[in-house]
Amino acid sequence: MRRTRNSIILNALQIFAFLFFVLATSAAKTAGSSTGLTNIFAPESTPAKAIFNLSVFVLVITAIIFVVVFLATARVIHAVQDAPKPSGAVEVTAIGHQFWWEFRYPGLGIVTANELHIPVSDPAHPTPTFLKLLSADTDHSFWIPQLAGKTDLIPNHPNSMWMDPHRTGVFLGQCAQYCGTQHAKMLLRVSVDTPEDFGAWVRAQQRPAIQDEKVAAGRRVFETTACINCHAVGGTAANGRFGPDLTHLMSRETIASGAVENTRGNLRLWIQKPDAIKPGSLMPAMQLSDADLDTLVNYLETLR
Ligand code: HEC
Ligand SMILES: [Cu+2]
Repeated sequence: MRRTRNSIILNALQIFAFLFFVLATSAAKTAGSSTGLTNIFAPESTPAKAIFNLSVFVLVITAIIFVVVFLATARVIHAVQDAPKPSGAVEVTAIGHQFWWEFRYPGLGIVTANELHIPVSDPAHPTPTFLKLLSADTDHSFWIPQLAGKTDLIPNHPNSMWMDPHRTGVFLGQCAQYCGTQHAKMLLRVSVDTPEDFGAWVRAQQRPAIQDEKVAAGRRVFETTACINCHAVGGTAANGRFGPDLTHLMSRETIASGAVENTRGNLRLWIQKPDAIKPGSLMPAMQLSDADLDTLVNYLETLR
């Protein structure tokens, strides 16, 4: 990339020097003439003819410059778009839903939501992330300004993009295409991890859900309520796809696509009354008794 940039600057300087030379010679030659305008290539012709000749000359040169710059640009675009994927590349399918994000890592067997984890990329051994962008309903747009340009997720039209971050940290983004009532609370978090942290995260996500007998009562509430029609928990009867995968719910810092922090109080409020956090969200208020709600949240809190 740096080489391309340098050669573009060099080209521009060459063009500048050439045009400057033509202007300077023409100015020097006309300085002494009585008409004030003389064609440098045919000093004896009339001023009108001189202007015409000069115009044609400039037009031809401009056309040549345009063609050369166009071809050079086309070559770079081609090289960038068809660049081979490095062997360390991570593949993610991002699916936009009203109003949350689903992230699938087909090569790693992971499904998660809203908080994307990717490895930091060392220029010597690049590990970029290639994203396939799909939509489950309407148009959305994937935008993390610090990591990559904005790309839309369009139903029945897979798009793709890639990211190659060189520093670790949490980067925030947002759905950038109006997709309905809660579009503004369709936030994105991308955690760029060191290779060790990313490896540990992958191993934790690949494990099936923890089965803790102490919260069997809460699991029963979960499995006998409509929750399982919309949510999946790996290794249980719950395999709904309409809402976020909850297998490792507690590994996420936020719920409801970054709307609030993932705390016991917020989980309880969310299940009782999602509208209190995200009016118009597509999760219904579940109308549970206080006792059922508490045992259910005890269960959810074990899903690390
Ligand atoms: C009709 C489908 C549906 C049902 C039934 C349903 N949910 Fe949801 N749930 C959703 C959707 C959709 C979201 C995402 C909402 C958003 O972020 O806009 C969600 C989000 C959640 C979240 C936040 C997850 C995250 O990581 O952001 C939790 C926790 C949750 N639901 C738990 C439950 C529990 C527990 C039940 C049963 C008592 C339940 N849901 C029933 C559709 C449903
Ligand atoms: Cu959206």
